[in-house]
Amino acid sequence: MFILFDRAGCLFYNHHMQARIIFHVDLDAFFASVEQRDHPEFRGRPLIVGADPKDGKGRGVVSTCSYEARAFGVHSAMPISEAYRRCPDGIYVPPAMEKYQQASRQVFDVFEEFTPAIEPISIDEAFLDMTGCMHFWSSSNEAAQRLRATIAQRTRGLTASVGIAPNKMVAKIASDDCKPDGLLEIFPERLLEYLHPLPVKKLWGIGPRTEEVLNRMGIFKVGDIAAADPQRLSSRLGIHGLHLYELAQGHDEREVIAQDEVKSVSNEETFDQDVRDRELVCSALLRLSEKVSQRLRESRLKGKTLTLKVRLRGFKTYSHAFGFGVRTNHADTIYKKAKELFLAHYGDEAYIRLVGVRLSNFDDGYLQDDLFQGQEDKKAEQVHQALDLIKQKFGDDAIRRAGG
Ligand code: TTP
Ligand code: MG
Repeated sequence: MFILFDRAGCLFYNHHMQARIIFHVDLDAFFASVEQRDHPEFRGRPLIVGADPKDGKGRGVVSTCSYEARAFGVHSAMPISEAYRRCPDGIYVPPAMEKYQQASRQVFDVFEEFTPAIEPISIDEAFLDMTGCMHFWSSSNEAAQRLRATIAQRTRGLTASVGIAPNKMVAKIASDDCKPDGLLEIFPERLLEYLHPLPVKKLWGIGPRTEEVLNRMGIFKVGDIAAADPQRLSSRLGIHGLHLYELAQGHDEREVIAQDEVKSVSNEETFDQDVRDRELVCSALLRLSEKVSQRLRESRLKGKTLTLKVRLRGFKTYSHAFGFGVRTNHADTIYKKAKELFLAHYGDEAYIRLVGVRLSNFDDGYLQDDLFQGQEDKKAEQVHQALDLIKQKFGDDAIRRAGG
């Protein structure tokens, strides 16, 4: 009892002196919501985005589904055949990644209007540290409502759920808790009241195995961990046990790590249907190499490391990296190597679902490299820049490189 009082006192102190204001923002049923936005006839219906169910014989998995479909027990990563069994009258659509990426970019642009401290977690999810930006707002609640409204406006109707808390873990738990289209703020002085009745698996780092160990110790709720003897926890779970003990006290000091520096430039393409035709894959690699090259040149960047990403049927995903001797942003160089990597690793038998091309390892910028650049390189670059200009003026289709 005394410990609890002591902890509460400490949190109260934090609230006035240094409590952080962390937002966890996550779009609701992201891919499915984009489809419902673009197809009014899908709204209010169970909609499943993922592999073709082929009347229940389809292979592959569910990417995500609308909340209407979740009522049938369908969820992300479920085999599509199982989804079809549970929800045969649902609407099934293949993913259209470009559309989702565009919506994602719009959302992340909105984040930047609210704070520079943004930690992207996935295509539809980020932590925002709002602590230093609160003088713009009368309350964190007001800021979050405006954030949600701006996202809806810019994306033409997508909804985001926002959890607000003094730390990342609780902000994430709160946003999950208020989905869909929700906002939940956990004030520092109510943090333990909120956290302690939750099942242990809500804490970060508790998977099914740890949950089982805890349950066998008679520990089921977060409050049980907080009240447990830390030595007993560490004897069963080692250092991990002590870490959980801290989290259960509401202590999570992890910072929001802003990604303000471009670390890599990448593009990927998902095929409408899994493909075995290696020429088709190579022509996608050519398009991707050109896109990456163009974006690198726009940002005046060159990379030393090429990574080819390949996702096979069934979602197994592989990365193959190659280090160039010197930094580059030339489409031809990137394409040649990406193609070589692909052909070296995948035969005709592989069903390819997605390929991606990424350039990273920019080191210390672009300009310095120019000093060492040969005349030939310069010429090639001028040609590339001219091509970019034409594309900007007349669209991507104005120039198509011949495959090869
Ligand atoms: P999530 O945010 O996990 O899910 P969601 O936005 O669809 O639903 P929720 O309201 O619960 O947040 O993932 C974001 C997108 O990532 C999701 O719309 C589709 C994609 N995704 C997959 O393709 N496969 C997966 O297994 C998961 C979990 C997500
Ligand atoms: Mg989401």
